[in-house]
Amino acid sequence: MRAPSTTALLVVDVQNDFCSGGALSVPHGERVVPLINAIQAQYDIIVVTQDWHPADHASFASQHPGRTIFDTVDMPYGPQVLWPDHCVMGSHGAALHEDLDVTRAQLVLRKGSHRGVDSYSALLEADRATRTGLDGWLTSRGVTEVHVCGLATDFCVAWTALDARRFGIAAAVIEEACRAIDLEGSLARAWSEMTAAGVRRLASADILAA
Ligand code: VGL
Ligand code: ZN
Repeated sequence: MRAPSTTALLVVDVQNDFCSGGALSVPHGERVVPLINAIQAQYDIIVVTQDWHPADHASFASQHPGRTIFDTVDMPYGPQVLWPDHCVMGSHGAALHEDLDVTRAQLVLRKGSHRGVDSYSALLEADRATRTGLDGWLTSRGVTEVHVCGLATDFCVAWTALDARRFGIAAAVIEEACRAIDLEGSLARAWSEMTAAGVRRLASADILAA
């Protein structure tokens, strides 16, 4: 199925730190790469995102003395999970996986660069108010639907798909082209929220079928 030119593929955070051996490795994260490379051929509009944090980012447990990784703390904008230091701007961990094909990506969007605010979503930061600008980029190109893939299903993929719905953009997640962190039921919760918001599940076979 060749996607219409009003549908964009969003490739979320396929970075070394989310792959095996990385600082915040998603189990088998790198296995999404060949499938994402294959499905890109079906899309005219491709956006690649990178989690891109300063070294003292507020989502890092290292910035919260007495707290440990995967604790939740209260930030001015709400609860925040504390992560190992990851995707520090300019580091090898923040680089895209070397086998990810980005030849046809028109936009590489970096997010999470404000020290005090996280941004799982490629559209809205965790304060739920600051826009990355991707909504405008998509709508000014006539995009009315996004297909989301990458890492991690239950965080950056889910938040991106949910925010697309908030901006009135149709959204689907290509399930086999994602992998999850699955922290205390976060994957099941993400899917129930996505289903309730009208985010569809797509099988890669449907996309790859001629
Ligand atoms: C992500 C946790 C922290 C993700 C990014 O890409 O899903 N998860 N930062
Ligand atoms: Zn992050």
